Amino acid sequence: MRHYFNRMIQRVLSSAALLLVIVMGMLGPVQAAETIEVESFWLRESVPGAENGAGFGEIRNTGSEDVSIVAAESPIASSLELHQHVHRHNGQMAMEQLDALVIPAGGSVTLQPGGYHLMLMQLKSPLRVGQSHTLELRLSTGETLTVEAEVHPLVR
Ligand SMILES: [Cu+2]
Repeated sequence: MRHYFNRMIQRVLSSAALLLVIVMGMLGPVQAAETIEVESFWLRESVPGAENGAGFGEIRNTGSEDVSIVAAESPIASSLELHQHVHRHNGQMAMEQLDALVIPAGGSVTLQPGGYHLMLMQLKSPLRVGQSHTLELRLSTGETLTVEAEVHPLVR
């Protein structure tokens, strides 16, 4: 009888442990998603003949752990890339692709012309002022952040 009772306790405990693992697994990512905020994201109007587009905005991390943007996609482009503008030694500006963009804990990163930006490769149609498009940002936590971005004129 005592043996049976011990086994029952053991089973209850292992179920509780399993449940705890499941609950923690569900809480972790949800918390992370809530800590990433995207502020006024926008896309630049296409110039005639341009194949690619660019997206800008501010990404804030109110959490206590760094979170990275590891990929992005949108139905309006074949692929999206994270880019950075860099000054070459010859004084020219060039774009460099990043594997990930780290949004530091308690900090923010601003994507803006001449700096970090989201590059929309091979647009399916030109970006026109007044349109709004959906972008999906993949986070290092495994989650996806959906962002609505309005198209703004080249000069603001
Ligand atoms: Cu670029």
